[in-house]
Amino acid sequence: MILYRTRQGLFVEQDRNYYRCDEDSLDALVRREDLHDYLADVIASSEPTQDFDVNQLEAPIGRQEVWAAGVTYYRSRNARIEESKSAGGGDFYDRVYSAERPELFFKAVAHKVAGPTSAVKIRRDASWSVPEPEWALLVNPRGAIVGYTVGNDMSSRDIEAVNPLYLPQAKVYDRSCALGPGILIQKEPMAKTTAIHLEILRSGAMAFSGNTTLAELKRDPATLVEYLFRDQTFPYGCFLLTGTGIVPPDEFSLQSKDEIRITITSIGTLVNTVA
Ligand code: DO4
Ligand code: MG
Repeated sequence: MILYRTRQGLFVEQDRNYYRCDEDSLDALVRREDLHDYLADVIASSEPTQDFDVNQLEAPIGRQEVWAAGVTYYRSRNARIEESKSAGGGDFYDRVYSAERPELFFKAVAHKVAGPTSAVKIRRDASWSVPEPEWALLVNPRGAIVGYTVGNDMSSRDIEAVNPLYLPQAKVYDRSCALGPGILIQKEPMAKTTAIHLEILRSGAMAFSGNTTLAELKRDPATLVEYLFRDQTFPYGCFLLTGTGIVPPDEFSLQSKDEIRITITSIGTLVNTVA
């Protein structure tokens, strides 16, 4: 089942049929203990609707904070070791890749998040910007993973490269995060064979494409969540981006009007242009 948030309310989709959800607050849904069963019941007890309009999609987020894990894929570790060399990055990134404690950082709240029909941004003081296609977990207030969506952890690599302490500036700014198109709600964990695919189109032509799978993710999602919830409460739950395993080559930087397409099997494709 995929849960979508639109300007006309919430819809749940199964087998290409869309059902209107009588609850119109995503926050209320995320707080439910029986989210999956509740949505299954919406499908079982109502008729499909034609009212769902893909052009009305909004980011599937309410009052949840968005957090992110970093250096959880070998590709990200390597890229960051390289980019931080001239700043004396040393073995910083290798140490966090291998450490028991993961890197977790605050990324966004709803007003900084782009949805499927809005644009992401690159910082005006950045010269080297990339998307980071990431598998995003939806976690309820009790710390249970209840859904999955596609995330983009937009990053200013030149700013982070100067000094890792600039990470919040490299990572957190208006529309530096995208989520969507909907949230896959399922009780069982997603398969490790699940593919993540990134395409960046410039003037309609492929400027970069890359792939990874969840098998490359070094950390266990439940352990990331456990660290995030240590001494921290999330009354409306939260999203947790799980890190990037796809990094474009160093000479690549995003430009205005580029189209970023991130596909995760079973969830869908999140498409954003760059403002
Ligand atoms: O350590 C910096 C951030 C890493 C990150 O965002 C990632 O690996 O996805
Ligand atoms: Mg990232």
